Amino acid sequence: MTAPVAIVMGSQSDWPTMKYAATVLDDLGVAHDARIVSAHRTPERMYDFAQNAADEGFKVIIAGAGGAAHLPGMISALTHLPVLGVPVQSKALSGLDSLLSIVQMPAGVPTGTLAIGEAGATNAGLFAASILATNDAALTERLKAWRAARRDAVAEKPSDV
Ligand code: RP5
Repeated sequence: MTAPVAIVMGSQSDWPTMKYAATVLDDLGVAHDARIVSAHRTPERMYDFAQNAADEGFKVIIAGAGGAAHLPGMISALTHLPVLGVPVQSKALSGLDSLLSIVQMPAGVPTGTLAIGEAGATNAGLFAASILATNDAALTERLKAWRAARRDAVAEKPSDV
């Protein structure tokens, strides 16, 4: 059976960021399939992936890229599946370039855009789980427990240690 979540990224160098999405999905018991799919370097692979993603059985796509980050938007143009874009922090412009490349999509080609870097990748994983949980009561309970654990871990007072 195909994993419900695809995690795609433009380069091996994106993996240290995108693995945060994989980690949170692991924590929530959501299967995922990570692949390198570059809009610029492997456009045919990107086209094949996006066109076949729904038929392969994916329900949500998380797409991360940095710099001229066209991958999430191009995938959105080729599939009706929800696409969550993660701007990877770039060396030259600290990820502002990635963010602006992903967020300003024209009306009609929706691409969810998360925060730059690790926080965005983590939240993309949580967002994907939330989407799947709308049709999965057991996952809903795991998601609620995950959030409750994060809430309970917040101390009431700051400490020096
Ligand atoms: C983008 O270019 C990738 O998503 C990556 O964030 C960035 C740099 O890629 P590498 O030169 O490290 O392969 O396409």
